[in-house]
Amino acid sequence: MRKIIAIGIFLVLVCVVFAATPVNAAINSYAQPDATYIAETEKIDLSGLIYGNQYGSITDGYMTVTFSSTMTKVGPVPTGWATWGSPPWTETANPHVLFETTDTFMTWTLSKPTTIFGFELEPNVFNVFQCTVDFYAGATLVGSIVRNVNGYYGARLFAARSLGDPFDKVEISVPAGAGGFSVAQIRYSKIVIDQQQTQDFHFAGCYDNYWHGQSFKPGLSTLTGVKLYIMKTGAPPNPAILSIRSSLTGPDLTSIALPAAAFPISWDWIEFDLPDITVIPGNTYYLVLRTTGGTIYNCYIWSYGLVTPYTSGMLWKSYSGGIWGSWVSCSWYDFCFKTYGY
Ligand SMILES: [Ca+2]
Ligand SMILES: [Ca+2]
Repeated sequence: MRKIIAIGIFLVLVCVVFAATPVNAAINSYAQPDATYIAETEKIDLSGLIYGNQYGSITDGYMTVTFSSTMTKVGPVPTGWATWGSPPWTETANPHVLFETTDTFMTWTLSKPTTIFGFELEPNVFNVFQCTVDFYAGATLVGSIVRNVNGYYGARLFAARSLGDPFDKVEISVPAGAGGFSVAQIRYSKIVIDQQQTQDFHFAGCYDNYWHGQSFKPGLSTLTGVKLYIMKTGAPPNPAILSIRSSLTGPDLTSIALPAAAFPISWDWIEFDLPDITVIPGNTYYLVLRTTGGTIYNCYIWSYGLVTPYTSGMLWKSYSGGIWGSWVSCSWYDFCFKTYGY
């Protein structure tokens, strides 16, 4: 009899876990602090804060998070805060934490916009409570994460990646019965949009020896990835390769190949998460898009804007596979692109 009750409770909790999905499609949420999330983010270390002191903000020198009311530093768990979650739901079972026991609502203001923000949270009272974190860009609600979290060894991650504008504020809501809450492992991404051109006028097909380029001047010294406004038509036989070059006919400084399956059949911003490189802000670099094989009916098509909407570079094309002397500049046009870095 007892066992059946225990199984019943377990099933309820399993359902709760799968219900932990973003309410809004403008974010991706992370269910657990997995290797990808850890690699993409920087942690604001709480271990150096003084036990028992109250803090109105925390910082790692790059990002400052300012709280609408103070939080008290304790830990590592169970010192000063009795329980936490444990891996893989949390990074560790014994984090340093910040807590408060009176507020049901708190606003955190971020000193820099960030494309990823997250932290672990546990209610004070030993019971399950529905907790909500809203992620904002200015006054715009980008997305929300709602999770049922158990105050008894049940800390969970509230982490989101923006698919739109970067976050500069989060709002935390817990029920009054939760008796407040504690947070740990506060993380953000340094990566922001650097250069971009989003005006969409017409498009050019990339196939066979038809290569395309776009010059740009980075403003940041680390380039981490690129998005292109691109789609496929027909069935391109081979992957699309995007690279960064400092000269159109020079070597790839970094590159990534995406298979045709990674491209939609209608226009969208597609991410090319390149291996990160160091670049010199203000110098000219080139996005180079190429493939092999295909035809005008089976190719990747990249959108571009008219009347030089991007002023620090221009569109280039080669109909001879990018060989020396084959690149032609089109100063009237600029491909649609966004570069990311920090
Ligand atoms: Ca990258
Ligand atoms: Ca231009």
